[in-house]
Amino acid sequence: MSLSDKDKAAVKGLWGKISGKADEIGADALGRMLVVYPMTKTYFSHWKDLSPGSGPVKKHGKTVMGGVADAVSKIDDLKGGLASLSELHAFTLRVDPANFKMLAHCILVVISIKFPGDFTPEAHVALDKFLAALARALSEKYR
Ligand code: HNI
Repeated sequence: MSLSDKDKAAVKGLWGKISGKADEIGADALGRMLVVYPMTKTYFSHWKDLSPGSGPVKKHGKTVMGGVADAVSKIDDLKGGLASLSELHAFTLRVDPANFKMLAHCILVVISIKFPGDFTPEAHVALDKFLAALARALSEKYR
């Protein structure tokens, strides 16, 4: 399920509208992931407070969305563009790649809540495909 040129244009168009709120989106999505999929908390046990809106959740939400912004700019070659981030998650952080889909889902949900007008069915399908491709690219170095 690769992204068509139309999907890529839709992702870039949507991103242009929402990127100003990326930090907020990231914090909300990460906070939700930790609540909805509590097993994801094991990777962040070194944080003092893992609850939604906490300092570390906000800070790391911003970091993650920096990664998403980078991925939007590398949409034509996600595997190559995200190779070093994939290596970091695979070998250093040892994050189970199943978790990428959980965060991707939370990002999708948060964007739909915060931008109901921009979240058309076309934008929805394009963003869903993009986040799935991002999760696949991050999983690439595990094999
Ligand atoms: Ni992830 C660090 C991007 C999913 C656990 N992560 C990062 C960094 C970026 C990043 C960028 C900082 C790298 C650096 O320091 O050079 N992570 C992303 C992206 C996704 C993602 C774009 C998917 C959309 N990461 C996940 C998931 C988990 C995860 C699903 C675990 C459930 N990431 C981590 C951990 C760190 C991390 C743990 C180190 C953070 C810290 O504070 O120790």
